[in-house]
Amino acid sequence: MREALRISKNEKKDVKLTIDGLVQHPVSLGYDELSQFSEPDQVEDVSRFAGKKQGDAVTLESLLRLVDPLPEANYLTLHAGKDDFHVSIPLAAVRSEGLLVYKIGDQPLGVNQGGPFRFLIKDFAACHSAELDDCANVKYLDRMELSQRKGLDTRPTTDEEHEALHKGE
Ligand SMILES: Nc1nc2c(c(=O)[nH]1)N[C@H]1C(S)=C(S)[C@@H](COP(=O)(O)O)O[C@H]1N2
Ligand SMILES: [Mo]
Repeated sequence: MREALRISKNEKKDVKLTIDGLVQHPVSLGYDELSQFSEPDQVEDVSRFAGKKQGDAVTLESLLRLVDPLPEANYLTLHAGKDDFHVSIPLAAVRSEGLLVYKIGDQPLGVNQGGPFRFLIKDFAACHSAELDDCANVKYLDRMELSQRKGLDTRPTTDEEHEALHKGE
């Protein structure tokens, strides 16, 4: 039992997030790499910005510094393969607002919190009121893609669709 627990925790630490598309240096990062980001790039306790959302993060700025987007990269698309949910937002708008939540204490972010990786906008608007809305806080994130034009966006567009999505959670 104890052995099984240890293995499942380690497996979670091995999961990687890919950042690619219009960038100089595509990367694949996991818990260990993100934990090693320097102090100013780490953001402790995201509940300060977003009431119910929990965990610690690194800034989107620090991730962008690492991959170095090409000048024509205008959009950031957030992909969650797990439930086929995708959001595409203008890079300029989200640049200074975006966080990547990846841990709670010294453990990877649990799936019940949207982990192992969750995108979070510091100052997000109510659902469907703006590009940077709560719906864009993508859970189970596995890939961030930079592109020239707007990419895949499966956010609900009507109140009915939105309600149906939340019912399925
Ligand atoms: N992968 C994934 N991320 C998602 C969703 C989803 O269905 N799948 N729903 C979005 C919507 S519509 C909202 S309002 C928020 C809700 O975040 P919460 O569960 O932390 O309240 O997550 C967003 N992120
Ligand atoms: Mo939403």
